[in-house]
Amino acid sequence: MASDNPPRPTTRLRALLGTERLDFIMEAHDGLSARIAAEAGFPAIWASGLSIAAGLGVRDNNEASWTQVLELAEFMADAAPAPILLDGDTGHGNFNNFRRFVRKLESRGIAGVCIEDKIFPKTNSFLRGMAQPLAPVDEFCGKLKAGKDAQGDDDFVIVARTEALIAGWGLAEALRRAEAYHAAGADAIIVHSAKSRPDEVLAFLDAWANRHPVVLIPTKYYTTPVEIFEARKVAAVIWGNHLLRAALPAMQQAAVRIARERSVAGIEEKLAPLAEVFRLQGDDELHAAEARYLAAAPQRGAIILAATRGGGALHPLTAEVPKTLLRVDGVTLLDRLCDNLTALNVRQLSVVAGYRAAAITRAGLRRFDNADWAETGEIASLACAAEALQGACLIAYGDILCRRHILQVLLDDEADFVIAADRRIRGTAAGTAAPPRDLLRLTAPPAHDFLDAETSLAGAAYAADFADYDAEWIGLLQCSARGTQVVREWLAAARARPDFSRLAMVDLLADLVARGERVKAHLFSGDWTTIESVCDLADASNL
Ligand code: SPV
Ligand code: MG
Repeated sequence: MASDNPPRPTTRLRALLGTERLDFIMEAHDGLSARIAAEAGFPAIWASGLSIAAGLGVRDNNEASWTQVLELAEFMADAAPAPILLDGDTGHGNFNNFRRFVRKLESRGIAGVCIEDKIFPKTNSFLRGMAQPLAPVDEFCGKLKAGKDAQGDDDFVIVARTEALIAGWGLAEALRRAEAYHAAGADAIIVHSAKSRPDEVLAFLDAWANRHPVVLIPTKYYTTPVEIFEARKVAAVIWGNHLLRAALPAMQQAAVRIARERSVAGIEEKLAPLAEVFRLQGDDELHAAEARYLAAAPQRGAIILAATRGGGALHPLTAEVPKTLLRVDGVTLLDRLCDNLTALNVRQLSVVAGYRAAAITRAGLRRFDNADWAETGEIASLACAAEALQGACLIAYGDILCRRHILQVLLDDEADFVIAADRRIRGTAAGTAAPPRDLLRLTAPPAHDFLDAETSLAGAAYAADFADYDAEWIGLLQCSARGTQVVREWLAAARARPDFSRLAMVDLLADLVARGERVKAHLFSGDWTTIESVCDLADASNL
């Protein structure tokens, strides 16, 4: 039965070298360049030793270790759909090192390797080529045989490259070596030349008479029309270093210009957009996979109402900053609240600023300004951030300090409206005259004031007659996605009210109850405070 699996990279590379058609193999030196080469349509990639070394900032003299080359080649194989033919230099040692190298290359998905008949550590063929000694033919043949015997996949390709012409040993020696390497099992022969004319390579090809596939690297004799190779049935031409060399002037010019102009503005449009970088990295695939494999993270937001300066008792401290930027133990109220919310996975944070709005600059915090903060109440501020009322959303006062678990309890509750309240209304101790506060009536006030408890809201008001109320609102209202929608609609309708500019959050709470919405209340005992005086600030440190 025919298999549906696409051919393996080894099989594809072997087939490419086995036909009489001339194919072109492009150099690459990392995952990105390999992908670019494959996208351009090259059916195979030459993992060039010269380019890989240059990319790593070292010389083409085996300064990069074989395991470092292996790592890099693996990135290339992963990134490019085209098979990789790795430049294996001299095989990184004797027959034993080479056969181990072959097995490792196979395990990393490399389709083939080319080794050259020089001596470790080699030097690039275009540097002092005539001075480079060649390996004894027998020794090199033993290495080829060991490699062929070691490969697990029959289609893995081993190319033998003779440097006889580079070293100036002449055509006869090149032919003798090519013949011996062919007999030793090499799947193709590279005959390399440093001449700018193709004559010695063509003489080789004519004498060789297409006995076995030949691959050329016409870096120096690049002006030769490829039809001349085609006519001689050359299996493949390797463009040996051209992506690296294309990148160099582009990087050099960009670096010099940016350094000189102390700005990227002049060059930005000439650069690849970031979107292109992300595309080449395959971000689309990850995005699609996230949708498949990641549980959808709930979209949670918070709107922090922080438009006020604070009462006269705080004015010495709020001359320059709004109340929400007062510090407790060195951290502003706003930062502490935002940090806690971020830790609880609330990602879309918004603040409504008013007094000294420009002082609120926290990164990642979306700021809405209520220019009329001095004449308007909390609801007018909330309305300024109406577009942030999306999905589940917490509405919080910006001048409170509370322990994280209070926020956690609210965020974990999926009811449409959830508030935090304290059974012990502040300022009710004997003999204290207290200002009006956000007070709540509960459907079933708990018997104890020291246990956290759940109940529902029966009514709410900004009032001073504590006796009529059961608890104080902590300034936190968590809304589900539906709850947020209800609040948005309520806000839209409230704008028409003559008292709109004076409306407070408790008016919203009271209206929700009046409309028959259940507002769930979690009762706490302490673990929070709001800042109304310099003393409150000092006391807040105890939290
Ligand atoms: C390489 O690309 O590293 C090669 C080809 O070996 S050459 O640089 O022409 O020797
Ligand atoms: Mg090389």
